Amino acid sequence: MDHAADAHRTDLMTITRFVLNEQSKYPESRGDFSILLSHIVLGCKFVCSCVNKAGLAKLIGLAGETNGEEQKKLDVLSNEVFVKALVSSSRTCILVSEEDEEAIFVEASKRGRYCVVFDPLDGSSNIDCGVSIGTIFGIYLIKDGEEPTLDDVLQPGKNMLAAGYCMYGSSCTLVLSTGTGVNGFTLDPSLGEFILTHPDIKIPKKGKIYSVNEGNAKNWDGPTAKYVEKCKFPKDGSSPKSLRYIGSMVADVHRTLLYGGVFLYPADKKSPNGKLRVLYEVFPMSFLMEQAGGQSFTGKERALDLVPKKIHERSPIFLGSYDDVEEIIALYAAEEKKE
Ligand code: AFP
Repeated sequence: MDHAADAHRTDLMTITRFVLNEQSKYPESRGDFSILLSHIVLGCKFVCSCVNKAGLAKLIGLAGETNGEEQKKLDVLSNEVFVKALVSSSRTCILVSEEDEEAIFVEASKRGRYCVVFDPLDGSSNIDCGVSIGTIFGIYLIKDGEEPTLDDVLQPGKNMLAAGYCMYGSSCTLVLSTGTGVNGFTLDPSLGEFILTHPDIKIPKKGKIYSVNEGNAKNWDGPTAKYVEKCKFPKDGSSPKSLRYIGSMVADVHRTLLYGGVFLYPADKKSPNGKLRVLYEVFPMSFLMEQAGGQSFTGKERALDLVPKKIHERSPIFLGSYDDVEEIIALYAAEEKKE
């Protein structure tokens, strides 16, 4: 091992340093957010390690043999990992997870002021073929001294304090915004640390990719159908856009954030509210998009203005490069005029 080269790496910006630096800008800060985030980061490392072992475990029965239990489904396991990590931070009061029908109200002795909404393992139908999957989270803060109620999480996305995702792919990447831009960190397995690899991510103003499940096309509404037609057969002399669709939101949004373009999961006749969940899919990804200079739209309004009525509510979503989403907004506005 080259120890000299390793020594040089000690000035790296780890996620811990990054968050502490941010915290030091607010002398009144009690450090609660940094503590909460360190628990989320540990959850991500834990799930990353489970995901990496999953294929092998399935083939040789790793988990079953070592602990004598039947191997847990990875999404169930990931949920347990995050619930435990969040409760043990003593900084949370309400947890909303994709995996749990009801919100979890943290017991008074372990309660803090943050509400965390999350999908512990999004895209889990992709696990068995080794495609990238991820954890998505959003964070709200309740007022000092107030008793937490469900209304604290039924708030518009623009009230989120922070949002992010961790992608378990060819590398493990954590993308985070605390409301002052977007930063990406990659897990260095040799150090067990997330290192700042994508500082201040900005999405290109216009992109060359559209990302949608075209298998639903026969049930789309007019504006969605027109937009996708425009992507494939542009009439302004520009080149057609490329289609990329993984079917795993974290991976599709990550590519959109870095390369630009648009990701859509629209409403259709069969699913008038689309498929994706407002609190822990639509809001966190919309928060990140806006922070990176992009836009996010539901077909009716700015996504972050939506006020959810139920914790597992769904919404159509169009998000990505500013100019591309602007075209979609214009198509919906034209449709509304016609009606
Ligand atoms: P799974 O968790 O069931 O794999 O669903 C993934 C997801 O919620 C989201 O990550 C994808 O963007 C979207 O569904 C894909 O949906 P379609 O399979 O209908 O295209």
